[in-house]
Amino acid sequence: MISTPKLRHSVIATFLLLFSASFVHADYSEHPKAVKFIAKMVKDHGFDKAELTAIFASTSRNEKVLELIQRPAEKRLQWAQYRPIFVTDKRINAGVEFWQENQKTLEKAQLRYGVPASMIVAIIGVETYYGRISGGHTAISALSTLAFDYPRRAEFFTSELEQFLLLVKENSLDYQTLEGSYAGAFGMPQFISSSYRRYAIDFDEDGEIDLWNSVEDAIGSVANYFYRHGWKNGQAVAERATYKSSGKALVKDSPKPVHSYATMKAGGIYPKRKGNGKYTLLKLQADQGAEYWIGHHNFYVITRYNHSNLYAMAVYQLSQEIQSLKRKR
Ligand SMILES: [Ca+2]
Repeated sequence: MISTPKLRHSVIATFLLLFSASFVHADYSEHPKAVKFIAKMVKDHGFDKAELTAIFASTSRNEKVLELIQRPAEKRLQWAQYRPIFVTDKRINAGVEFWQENQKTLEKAQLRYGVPASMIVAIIGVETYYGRISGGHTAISALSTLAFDYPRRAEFFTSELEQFLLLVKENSLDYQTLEGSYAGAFGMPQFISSSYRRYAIDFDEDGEIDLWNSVEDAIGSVANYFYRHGWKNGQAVAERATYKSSGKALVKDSPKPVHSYATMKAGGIYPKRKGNGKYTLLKLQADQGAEYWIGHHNFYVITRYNHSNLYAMAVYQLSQEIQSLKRKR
């Protein structure tokens, strides 16, 4: 049967079609953007062309990554839905345990960088549930997909892919085994590649920076990140504002503190906690209706980790809950 000319022709045609389809989509080695990227890496950083081509020949487009990047929780959800994901009894309890297990390292980080242990614990708690969940996506696959097949943020992710390959080279890591989030963030504190190269530190002093396996390096790196982004030791983060209708005009989407005390007062809002004298007013949609919060400079610093008011508020509230439970124990 298979030898009839017509059928044979169609089998060959199907094979050719499948072959060419897989040739186009199977890997990134001949994707025009990848070819351009490889040339740049060779020229700017002295990478080996054949080696890089081989890396992209074993890397293919990841549909799941493209799906997830378009609907992050921070954009989809309101505070009423976002808070219960992160500020839970389970995560608070696990935070106290993480604090107790790493007490010495956290104290050392707090002393050196002036960042409270509760804040470091809360960041690692929100990012990866204290190192338990760290993404499950192959880093090279996620970053290549976003760099080459996600035009909206191609520039950012192409730069992160560049930083990733430099990171791998500098630290003699194996790019094939490194995992991270769908958005190309890695390790216990979920640093993106550029942050890893800029802010990650070797806090256990074993000669390597390892945010995947060293909890000490993760803790020190989070503290250093906050320090380098201007965290002010001892200053307030946020406080609940009593709603005044005249204060409504002061509400900002931006976490950047811009209002003076006089402006806040004129709007009927009276900050009580000590910050650096600049404030923002945020409106969050909670179950019981709108909540108004005064954001201080340190609140803005948390948003340098993830540019979202919801994220920063979840981290702040989790840190407060963990701290108060720890004091009781
Ligand atoms: Ca280390």
